Amino acid sequence: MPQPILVAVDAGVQTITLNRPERLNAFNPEMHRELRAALGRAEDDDAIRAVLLTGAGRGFCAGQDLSERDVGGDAAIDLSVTIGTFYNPLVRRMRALPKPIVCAVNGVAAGAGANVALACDLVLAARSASFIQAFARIGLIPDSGGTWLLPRLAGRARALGLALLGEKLAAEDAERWGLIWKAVQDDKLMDEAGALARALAAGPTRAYGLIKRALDASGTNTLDAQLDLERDLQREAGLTADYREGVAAFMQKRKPQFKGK
Ligand code: LHQ
Repeated sequence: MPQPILVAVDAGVQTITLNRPERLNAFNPEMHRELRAALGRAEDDDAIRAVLLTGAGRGFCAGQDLSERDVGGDAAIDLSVTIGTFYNPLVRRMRALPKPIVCAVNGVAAGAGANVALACDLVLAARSASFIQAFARIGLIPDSGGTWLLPRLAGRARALGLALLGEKLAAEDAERWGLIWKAVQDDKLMDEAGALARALAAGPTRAYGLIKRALDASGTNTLDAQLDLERDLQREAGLTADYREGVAAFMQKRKPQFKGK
């Protein structure tokens, strides 16, 4: 059996490649389990300071593997089990990971595949890639955090348009709409995403984790609560060796050597 994901670690970057290209890297339970385990290793291993997520072949990820859902017959299907067992823990783990996740969207990202990509921290997409909220096409609602993320990234009007119509959004439009960081030339995607991931892996890892926490908390916090949180997290950041190194390097007019501590 081919591996559902490929994992390699180099220069502090854990590269995870979704690897079911014949199904456009659609999720099955094995792929979910292995992806979640790889992210767990990224969290535990101090030598990993950034994650780069991409897909093998011409697609990034086509969401749930529907061939496993085509059960036929009239029996109603309870999808809460799949969501609760696989998708929600995955998105929670990605957002809680105290290290940056770069996503290189190499081709179409549809359904849960689109929202898993958008849940990453820095999303680059090849110009030929696209994002499709394919859910309503098969009678579902956006999951994997889509209903939370889309209105926050794109505003209600665009979120509703994407979710109700399920049309393809080109990478450059996704960039224009603020859904992703950047659309790049196809043949530059992996170089650019790799360089970005390596730069992040050489950065102040603890601060990056705290930045993720603060920005996610802002989704529900009042300004007052957020100011308190910033005070507390800045205290944590200020106690790190990387902060001391950052200031020393600035004063000595040299490049900082962050250790992620
Ligand atoms: C696929 C898939 C796929 C299996 C392409 N499954 N084989 C959560 C919880 C529980 C259940 C339900 O869902 C969810 C969340 C979700 O993700 S729901 C949304 C599921 N995803 C979709 O509805 C997208 C389905 N795929 C498509 O609409 C198209 O494949 C897109 C627009 C992504 C790409 O179109 P094309 O570039 O024209 O490629 P294709 O359709 O020819 O696909 C290539 C092959 O990949 C093909 O197989 P074949 O043997 O004919 O070459 C497809 O059957 C297969 N494939 N997506 N999700």
